[in-house]
Amino acid sequence: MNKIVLITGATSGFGKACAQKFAANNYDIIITGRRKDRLDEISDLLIKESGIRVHILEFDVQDKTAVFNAVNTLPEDWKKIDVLINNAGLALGRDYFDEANLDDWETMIDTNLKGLVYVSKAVLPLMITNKRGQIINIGSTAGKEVYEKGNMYCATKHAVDAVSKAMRIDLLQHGIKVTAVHPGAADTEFSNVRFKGNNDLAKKVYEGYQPLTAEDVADTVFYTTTLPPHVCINDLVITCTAQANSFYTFKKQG
Ligand code: NDP
Ligand code: 8X3
Repeated sequence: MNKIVLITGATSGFGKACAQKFAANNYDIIITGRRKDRLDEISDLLIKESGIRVHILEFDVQDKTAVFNAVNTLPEDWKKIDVLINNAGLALGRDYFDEANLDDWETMIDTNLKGLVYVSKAVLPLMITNKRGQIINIGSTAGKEVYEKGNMYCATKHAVDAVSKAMRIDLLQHGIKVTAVHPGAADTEFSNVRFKGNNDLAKKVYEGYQPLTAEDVADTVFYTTTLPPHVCINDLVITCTAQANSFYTFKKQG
C-alpha cells in the first residue's frame, strides 16, 4: 500500500509542487484548498502523471468546523496519513504597523496560525492511532527575523516556529516527527496575493536575483521524509543563494 500525504494549500505554489513531488514518489495524495476548480485540475494532472490515488478535500483552514468535518469523514482507506504538510498560508499587505489593515492581520492569524493548529489537531488522532507520522510545518525566514512592514506576517510565522517546537516536544511520546521548513523568497503566487493583485509590485520582489522555485522547496520538503525512522530534521531554513536571511539579498542593479 502506498504511503499517504495530506497537503494543505495544494492549489498553488509549494503545495502543488509538493503534491507533484510526492505523487512522483508513489504517495497517495490528499489535496486541500478552497479553489475546487484547481483541486479538480491538479487531481487529474497527478493521476495522469503518476497514476497514484488522489482524494480532494475542499475547505477553508480558517473554518474550524469545516476542517474537523473534512478530516473526520475521510474514507477508511484514507485515514492512515503518514505525512501532513501544513502549507496553506498567506501574507496580506506590506504596511507600517500603525497603517496596516486589521482585517488583513486577522486573516493572516486565522490562516497561518489557527488554520495550521486546526488541521494538526484534526489529523493528530489518526497519526497517534497509527503510532507513526510526520508533520511538516511551512514557516518562513519571516519566522526567524522580523523585517520592516512585515509585522503581523512575521508574527504569525514566528508563531509557526514556536508551535512547531511545542508540538515536537509534546509528541515525542507518540514517535511523531515534527519538521519545520522555513523558506526564503520563492516565486509563487505569494506576492500576487500579498499585493492584492498588483502584479507589477509582486514582480519587483524577485527582480535582480534568482529566487527559489516551488519545486526547490518541494524537493527539500520531500527529502525530510526520506530519512530512517530514528532520524528527524527538526528545523530547516532554505533560501536561494542570493539571500542570507530576511535582511540581506544580493540584487544586481539595472
Ligand atoms: P501561494 O499563494 O502560491 O499558495 C498558497 C496556498 O495556500 C494556496 O494553495 C491557497 O489555496 C492556500 N490557502 C491560502 N489561504 C487558505 C485558506 N484560508 N484555506 C485553505 N487554503 C488556503 O503561496 P506559496 O506556495 O508561496 O505559500 C505557501 C506557504 O509558504 C505559505 O504558508 C507561505 O506563507 C509560505 N512561504 C512562502 C514563501 C514565498 O516566498 N513564496 C516563503 C516562505 C514561506 P486556495 O486559495 O485555493 O485556498
Ligand atoms: C515569505 C518570504 O521574505 O516575503 O515568507 O517574508 S518573505
